[in-house]
Amino acid sequence: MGRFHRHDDGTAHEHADDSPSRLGDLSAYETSHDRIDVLERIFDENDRTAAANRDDLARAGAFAVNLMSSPGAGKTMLLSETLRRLAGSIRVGIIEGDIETSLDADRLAGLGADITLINTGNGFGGECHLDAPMVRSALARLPLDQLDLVVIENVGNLVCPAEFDVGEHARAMIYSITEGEEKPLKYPVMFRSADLVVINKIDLLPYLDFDLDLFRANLHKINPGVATMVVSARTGEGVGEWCEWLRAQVNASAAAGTR
Ligand SMILES: Nc1nc2c(ncn2[C@@H]2O[C@H](COP(=O)(O)OP(=O)(O)OP(=O)(O)O)[C@@H](O)[C@H]2O)c(=O)[nH]1
Ligand SMILES: [Mg+2]
Repeated sequence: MGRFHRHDDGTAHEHADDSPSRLGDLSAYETSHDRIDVLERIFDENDRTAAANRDDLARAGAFAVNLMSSPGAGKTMLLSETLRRLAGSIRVGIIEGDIETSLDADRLAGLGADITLINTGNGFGGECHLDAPMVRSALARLPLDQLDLVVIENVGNLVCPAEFDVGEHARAMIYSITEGEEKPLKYPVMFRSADLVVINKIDLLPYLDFDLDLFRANLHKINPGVATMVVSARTGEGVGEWCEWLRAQVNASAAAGTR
């Protein structure tokens, strides 16, 4: 998984370059060598655990989506609409990641999904992302053998979550049109790593000066050809298309025997 890298060539996910330079310029730190060693060890451990998570999900026959966005882009609201629509046809497990509180997990309760919560609040004000060991402990609390789909709602943050492979099969990013058109250029890592970008809050378009074509052009500079869809979790517009995407991923991976 790419991390602390600043490539502009559109490559995503796998980076063969093991040189310390992929960790960015740490030369201003007196401890730069130690920092590189520690970061390498953290990421190596994370990637080993992510691979184990993916294996376990595959053995259980569950497809996993890592749902990422800035805080408040609409992940939980879209998920609650999604659960309502998938109920009875796809068995869903949710791993809800938040720094503090069970507020989002509570919002998703009672909609037919198995839900488990990860609070990342330990440490410097709380981890800004989920990592593979956290997700591993959450997977153990879900009835994986009974699930078709596991959605991991990552911590709301436009940067950190993209750096950590948690063992997912696909990455979907929710983008709120209140965030402006230029964010793919300023914060490219998550946009580059996404398999799908769901443009949310389209019901607010009449009240904003958001330029959808400009946003898409910026996005495609960073991640050429990435799939997009336009939704409103509030009104339900486009949510059916998102649910069909999820259904297609689940069916395709089942047919391919990759899970
Ligand atoms: N108008 C409008 N508001 C929305 C839409 N989707 C979400 N919201 C609102 O945006 C706010 C944040 O939504 P959440 O679903 O909590 O966003 P989130 O990405 O889960 O937030 P975090 O988990 O805190 O990162 C809430 O007030 C929602 O009601 C939408 O499509 N249109
Ligand atoms: Mg949320």
